[in-house]
Amino acid sequence: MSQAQEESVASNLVSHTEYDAVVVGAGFAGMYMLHRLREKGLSARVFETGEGVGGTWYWNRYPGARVDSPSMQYSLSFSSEMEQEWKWSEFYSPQADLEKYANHVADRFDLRRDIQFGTRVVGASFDDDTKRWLIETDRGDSVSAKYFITAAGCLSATNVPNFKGIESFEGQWYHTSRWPAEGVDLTGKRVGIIGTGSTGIQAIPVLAEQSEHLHVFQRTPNYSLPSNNTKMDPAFEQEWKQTYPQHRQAARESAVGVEIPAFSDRSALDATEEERQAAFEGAWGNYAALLATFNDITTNPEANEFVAEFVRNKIRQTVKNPEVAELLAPKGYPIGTKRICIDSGYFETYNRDNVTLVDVKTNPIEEITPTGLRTTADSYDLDVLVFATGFDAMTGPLFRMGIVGKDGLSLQDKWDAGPRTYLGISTVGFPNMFMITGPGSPSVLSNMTTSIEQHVDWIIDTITYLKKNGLENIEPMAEAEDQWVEHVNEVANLTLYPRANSWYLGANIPGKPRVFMPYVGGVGNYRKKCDEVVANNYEGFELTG
Ligand code: N01
Repeated sequence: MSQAQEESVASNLVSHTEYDAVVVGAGFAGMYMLHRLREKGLSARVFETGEGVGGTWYWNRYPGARVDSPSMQYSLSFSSEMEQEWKWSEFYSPQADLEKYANHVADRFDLRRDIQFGTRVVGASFDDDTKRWLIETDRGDSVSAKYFITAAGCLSATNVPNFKGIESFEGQWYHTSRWPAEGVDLTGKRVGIIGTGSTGIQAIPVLAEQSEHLHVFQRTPNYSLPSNNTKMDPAFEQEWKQTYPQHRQAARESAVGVEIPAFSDRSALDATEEERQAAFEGAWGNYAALLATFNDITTNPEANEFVAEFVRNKIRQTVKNPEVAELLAPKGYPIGTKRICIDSGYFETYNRDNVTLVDVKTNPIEEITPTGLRTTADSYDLDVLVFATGFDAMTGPLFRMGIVGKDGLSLQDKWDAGPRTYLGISTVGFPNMFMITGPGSPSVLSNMTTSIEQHVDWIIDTITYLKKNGLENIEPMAEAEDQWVEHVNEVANLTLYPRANSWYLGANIPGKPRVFMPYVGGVGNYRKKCDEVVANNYEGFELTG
């Protein structure tokens, strides 16, 4: 933090105790929410655990961290001036650029004076008498707010598996999303990494370059495509900036919040082998295009298997050792049902002499030892252990806030069998609480910045409506929530998604209910539904006061 930022934080320790709104999190969602609340003349306080803005891009500083949506689209659209002025240096931005951009947003809109950094919300309860939310932090703040708005991200609650012996490890260990800002010097170090999801796949090539030897402990291989990342092409940037409104509109109406190629109207089963190979080769490097090559890749296991095998063959062509290649080739779940990764030289990394792949599916990790790690087959001496083991996604960040609604009902108890929301933005029993990109909304299946802006705008329009009409409270009705939950499940079951043990289903966290959490019905359709609800006088909500 700069001196100016530190002074701003110091002068902003809570001096008020009553706000119109309290927002949790100062990533893109929390910052844009604050900006819009202020525009409407509402008082707001943002609490942020980190010492700076950026959310995901503040925390995830691991080597190789990079966004997998194109930079021109993974950005905020609400200010056309900012859109025109800001310059992205690469097609897919690295973490440092995104954190810089987040700081620019905070400075440009003078947001820091209403953000309290280094402060975790540890309790938020609805007071049945005053109809206000009481929010408590780990720094002893106790404030009240009419509206309680969560902007804590879907992937912010880290998951470090409960490995036996972890406390005995005499080296250093890090979770990728808590990587030290000053970096870690891995020169001459024997490094082990557990996890080969999007994070592991990005980190592994860089860790291999930096360390003496890298052991990769892989349980489930992932489908990954080369990102073909490049420096930003000035002509491409120019074209986008000249036509930004049209591009943004297309993203808002799209399936996933970024412009993607239209789905083919043909089944993969109707094509010849040559036609399929040509289509897959043409889409190689663009996972959305790959899934759109035929109209049944995401819904028909047979069609999906054609693409899956195409990707496996790419891995077999890249990795020189056939046994290692076979271990890296994903099998047993359809492509696209776990987040497809994009990488920079991931599979090529296994051709290096200083990289060893260890199959911990066949020989699971038994324990972490003082000197490394032991599987059922072997022991490994390590100086540094990296956990790329993901997150308690979507519900984890909300549960960790200790949210309690009407009649003392905690969110955790209410969602004991899985999240239940109306539109992924609200839940019965928790009046005037809004969840930005909550479970039951497109969120993690979409370009986050597109979905964040849609939710924030909807929340602001709703608060404005309530005020204009002299209304105090908004809460969904049980029937509307039941129907929405049913619909979210119904559309997920039309796809192949439920066939993988993914974090979308909570399958990565022992004991978490197996429920498909995000809404797969598409960003454009979802937006229409939210707008219809408003047009029909907040259909499905009870407005009182
Ligand atoms: O986490 P993950 P992530 N023993 O849960 C393994 C976004 N993201 O941080 O699959 C051994 O996907 C686990 O194995 P398995 C993106 O949405 C985006 O990588 O459970 N292994 C898996 O390999 C992404 O999907 C970007 O068998 C264990 C890994 O740890 C999401 O974040 C970049 C284990 C966890 O993979 C999460 O990705 C990075 C155990 N006990 C992330 N427990 C971009 O924008 C877990 N694992 C590019």
